[in-house]
Amino acid sequence: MSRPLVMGVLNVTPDSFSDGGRYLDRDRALERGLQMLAEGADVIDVGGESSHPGAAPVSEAEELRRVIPVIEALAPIVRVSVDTVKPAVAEAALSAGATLLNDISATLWPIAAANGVGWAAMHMKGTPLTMQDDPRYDDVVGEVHAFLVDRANRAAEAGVPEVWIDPGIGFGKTASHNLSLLRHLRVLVASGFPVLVGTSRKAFLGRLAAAPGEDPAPVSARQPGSISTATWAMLAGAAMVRVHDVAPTFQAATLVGATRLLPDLVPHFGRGSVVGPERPGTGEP
Ligand code: HH2
Repeated sequence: MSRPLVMGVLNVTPDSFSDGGRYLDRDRALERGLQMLAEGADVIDVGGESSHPGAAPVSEAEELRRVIPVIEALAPIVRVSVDTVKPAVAEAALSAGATLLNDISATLWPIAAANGVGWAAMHMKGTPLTMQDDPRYDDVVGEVHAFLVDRANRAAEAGVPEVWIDPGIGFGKTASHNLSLLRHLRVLVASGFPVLVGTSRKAFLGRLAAAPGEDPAPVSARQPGSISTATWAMLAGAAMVRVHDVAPTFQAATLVGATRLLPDLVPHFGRGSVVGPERPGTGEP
């Protein structure tokens, strides 16, 4: 059954905005990676430097120390991507077994081309230090689309065998920029490059979906918004979503895949069913 892919986030950092410090230890990171695999992750995205607004930069040596042992342990078992902007870390991660560069700087495609691996180009306005200081666009969807298609074409021409594009939700964008990009995600999908989207636990969810008296919603309360926006993205054609909460997102991805199998012109019930009748006698609706 064709379904969108699920990329599980594994931040081997002390300061990531939602899970900082939880998986800094190699064994705990490995355990978390295996847990996400068991929950249905298709790719584990290993990162050693946080990119949340204002995050402190990490030295190359420290980033290598964080991510390489984890990639070495996970890569024989599951597909691993590395979330880095440093060429030396990208090269070392590929040598350790990663097969996808998750590149929020959208600059590392020559390394992907030279190594014959996948590359995901993300759009970001500015740098993590300054990107949320009053970001402005005339046409956010048009600008993000033009940037990503230009980078993706360059990568494809350079010989990168697998090129992903990602609108970079929360990277130099206000809540309404993020919503516009989600609403018009089909514009990116129509480019023909597979689209990756990461909304998981991000600040705009905390602002837009806060419970009464709770503005913003704490990171721990953002799972419903994360799953609903991931589902929205998958229904709009995203081929992969990057998430912290793998199990519920895997279920959503499976259901999105199942709805794609239904022939368009057949009524909701009756002859068009592709999943067969519900099991009788379970007492479940
Ligand atoms: N978002 C984050 C990091 N890397 N990569 C892609 N391709 N798309 C994203 O939307 C994206 C990304 C930020 O989330 P997280 O890794 O949880 O936080 P932090 O940067 O604080 O480690």
